[in-house]
Amino acid sequence: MRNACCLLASTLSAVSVAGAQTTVVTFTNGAEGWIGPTGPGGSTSIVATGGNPDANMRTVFNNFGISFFNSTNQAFLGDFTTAQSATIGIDVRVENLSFFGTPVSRPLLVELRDTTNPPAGYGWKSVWYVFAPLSSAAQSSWTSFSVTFDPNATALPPGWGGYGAENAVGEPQLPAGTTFRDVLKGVDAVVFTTLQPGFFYGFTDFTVRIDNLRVTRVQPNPADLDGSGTVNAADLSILLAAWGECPPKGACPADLNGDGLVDAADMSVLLAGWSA
Ligand SMILES: [Ca+2]
Ligand SMILES: [Ca+2]
Ligand SMILES: [Ca+2]
Repeated sequence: MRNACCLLASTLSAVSVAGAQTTVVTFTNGAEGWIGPTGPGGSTSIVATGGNPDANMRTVFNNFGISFFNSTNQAFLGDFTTAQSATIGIDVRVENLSFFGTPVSRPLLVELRDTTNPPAGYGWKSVWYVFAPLSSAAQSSWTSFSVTFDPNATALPPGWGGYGAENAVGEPQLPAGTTFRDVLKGVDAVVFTTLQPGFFYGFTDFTVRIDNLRVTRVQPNPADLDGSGTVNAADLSILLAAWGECPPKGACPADLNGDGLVDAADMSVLLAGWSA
């Protein structure tokens, strides 16, 4: 234990951050899977300047709402439940948002869709989060929005809604028996949209730019032995309590390198993941 003490002292300054993967679509490398509104209502294109910074996606469109859709860029898709926390964000600038010439606001939300085995009468089930009302007054300059959530939550976190069924008064909700986590387990499409489920909108003129569409997934740290989200003295004391042989191999959470012993090597792994 004397060695453990000295190792602790010498390693505490070497703080590393728990595993987090972040992907940012800056549009400098093209759309990277993101598709904006197209069709008779207008057009969407990537423009090289005027973003936050530089390249950005700009849409000029007249419709009930606009949606930016991705079902191919895997960084935003798939199983979120392997992460202990996830963050999705977008930067937006509104040049024009009006209804027959009068400025109006429309909600901006992110919707995570599970299109596998959709409920009868629906194209998908989803969970969605409203960032803020969009308007030319509120986002005349670039504005960042993001939401951080626990993908393993079963109940809808505050601010989130569900889609795929209706309650008794016709409001959208998740189908009975489907949890937030169930949707996050298999996300097939991610959409940034002004179309909030359960609401109807008139034809609206949109001139909107988006940039820095981003997703971060924070993987659980195996050294977080008590599952608190941080690696600190509480985890160290769990490791020390498990010190010694750990048969059978792989059965002890504190055996971080899986060699059948809880010893200084595991403590070194834990300290490398120290959250401070
Ligand atoms: Ca950019
Ligand atoms: Ca912990
Ligand atoms: Ca070990």
